[in-house]
Amino acid sequence: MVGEEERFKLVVVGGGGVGKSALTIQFIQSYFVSDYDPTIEDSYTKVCTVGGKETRLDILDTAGQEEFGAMREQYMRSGEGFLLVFALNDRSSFHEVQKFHTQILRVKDRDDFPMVLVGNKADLEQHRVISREDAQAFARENSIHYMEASAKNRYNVDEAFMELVKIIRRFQEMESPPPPTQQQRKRDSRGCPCVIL
Ligand SMILES: Nc1nc2c(ncn2[C@@H]2O[C@H](COP(=O)(O)OP(=O)(O)OP(=O)(O)O)[C@@H](O)[C@H]2O)c(=O)[nH]1
Ligand SMILES: [Mg+2]
Repeated sequence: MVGEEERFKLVVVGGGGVGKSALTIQFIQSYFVSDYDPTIEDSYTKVCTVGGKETRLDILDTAGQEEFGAMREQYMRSGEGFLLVFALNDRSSFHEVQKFHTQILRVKDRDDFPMVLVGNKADLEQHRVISREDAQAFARENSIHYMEASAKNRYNVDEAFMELVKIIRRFQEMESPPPPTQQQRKRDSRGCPCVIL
C-alpha cells in the first residue's frame, strides 16, 4: 500500500551462549563479538530490502540464561517471527530450542507460526554434536525452515533474518488476504445480492 511502511517485530531466542547476540550484532553492525556478555534484553532497528521491498525490522535480542527469562511470555506475545537459535556444538541448546518452539506455539495458541531454526557456530565443525540430519528432522516435523550459520564467519547471517521476513510475509498474507480487487467487488456485488430481513 502506498505510504504504508512494512514493519516487523523479530525475536531471537535460544539457550545461553548459543550466539543470539553475536548473530544479531553481525546482522546489524557487521562485526563479530568474541566476548561472552550474557544479555538481559537488547533491541535494535534495521531498515533493509527484502525481495525488492523496504522493511523496517525491530529486533529483540533476548536472554538465554534462565535467570533473565522473566520477560519470555511477554515478548513471545508481541513477536511476529522468531529465530530459534541453538549451537551445533551444544546438545542441551538443541533441546532448549525445542522448548522455546513449544512455548511460542502455546503462547500464540497456534499449530504453526513464523520461525526459522538456526544451528549456529557452523565454523566449529570439528566440535559438532548435532548433525544436520537431526536438526532437519525436527524442522521438518514442525514445518519450519532450518539453516546452519556462523556469526563468526558471517555465514548465513543475513540469509537467516531475510528468510524469516519472507516467512512472516507469507504467513500474514494468508492470515489477512488483500482487499478484493475492483473486478472481484463487482462480481461479488452482483453474485450476492443484499438480503433484507
Ligand atoms: N566460534 C563461534 N563462536 C561464536 C559464534 N557465535 C557466538 N559465538 C561465541 O559464543 C559466545 C556466546 O555468544 P553470545 O552471542 O553472547 O550468546 P547469546 O546467545 O547471546 O547468550 P545469552 O545472551 O546469554 O543468551 C561468545 O563468546 C561468542 O563470541 C559462532 O558463530 N562461532
Ligand atoms: Mg546475548
